[in-house]
Amino acid sequence: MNTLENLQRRFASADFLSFSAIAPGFIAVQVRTDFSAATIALQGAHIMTWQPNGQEPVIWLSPQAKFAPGKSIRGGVPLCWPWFGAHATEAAYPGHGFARTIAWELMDALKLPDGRVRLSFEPVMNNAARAQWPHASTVHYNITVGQELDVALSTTNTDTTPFQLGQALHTYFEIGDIRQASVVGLAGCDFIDKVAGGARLQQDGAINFSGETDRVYLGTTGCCEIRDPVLQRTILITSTGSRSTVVWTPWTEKAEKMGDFGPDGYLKMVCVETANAVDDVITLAPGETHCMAAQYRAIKHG
Ligand code: TA6
Repeated sequence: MNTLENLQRRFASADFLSFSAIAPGFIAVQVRTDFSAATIALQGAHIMTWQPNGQEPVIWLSPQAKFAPGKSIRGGVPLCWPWFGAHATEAAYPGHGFARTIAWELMDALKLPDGRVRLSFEPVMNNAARAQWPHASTVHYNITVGQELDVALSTTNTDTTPFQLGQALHTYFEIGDIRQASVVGLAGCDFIDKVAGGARLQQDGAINFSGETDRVYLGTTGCCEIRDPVLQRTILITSTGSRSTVVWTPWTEKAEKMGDFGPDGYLKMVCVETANAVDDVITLAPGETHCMAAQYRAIKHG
C-alpha cells in the first residue's frame, strides 16, 4: 500500500518526483520534466493537472474539486472503468465504474532517455470493487509526461470466460471560453445525443457549443482536436484502442446542480473522452488484453 513515507523512501532518488498529502488520506505525486509538469492523485491514478512549460494548463481541474477518499474528483482525467455511464443492470453501482474512486498503487517511475517521465499504476481492488466486478482481470495504467501527455489503460482477462468492458478517459480540457471553442474531426460520425433522449444522429461539420452537450460518438477512430481561439491554441487528441468519443459540457444548470464546478467553471472546460462505450463496448476473451491509449498535445497559434 502506498503511504507517503514509503513512497518518499522508494522514490527518494527520483529528483523528478515529489509526494504530498493534499487532504487527509489523499496522496498526490508531482512530476516535473523539462517540458511540462503534472500532478496525479493516487486515488484513481487520477491525473489532476498537466501544464506544458509556457502554456496555460491543458487539463482543467475545478477550483471546487473535492479531495476525499471514495469521492470522484471534478476535472483532470477520471478513469471510467470497467463500465461507462450507468451500470447495465445494477442502478446502485457507481456511475462510470469504481476505478476512479479506489486506491491505485504507483508501481514504477522512470525518467526516459528523452527526458519524459513514465509512471505505472495498478488498482488496489477492495471488497466493493470485487463484488461489482466478479471477473479475474489485471489492469495497468501508464502515464508519460513530456511535451505531450500520453496515457494508456490496459486490461487483461485472466478469467476463464469472456467479459464485457466499457471504459473512458474522461478528460477535462482547459479552454478559454466554451462559447467560442469547437471540436473538429468527428464530422460524419454517428452519435447518441443524451440531451435529446438518446436520439441517434450524425455529426455535420465541427461541434460548437451553445448549451448542455452530452454525446457519445460511435465508430470513431484516431483523432480529433479542440480549437480554442481565446487561448489561441489547438489541443490535438490522438487515440488508439478506442472506438467511441464522448463530448460533454454540462452548461450552467447541470454544472450548478453538480455543485463542484465553481462559479462559471463550466465556461473553462470541455470533456473530449477517448472511450469504448455503448455499441463499442469491448468483449474480452480469456487471456486477451485490450489497451486504450490517448495522446494530448497543445499547439499555440500566433
Ligand atoms: O461523460 C459525460 C457524462 O457521462 C455526463 O453524462 C455526466 O454525467 C458526466 O459524465 C459527469 O459524470 P460524473 O459522474 O463525473 O459527475
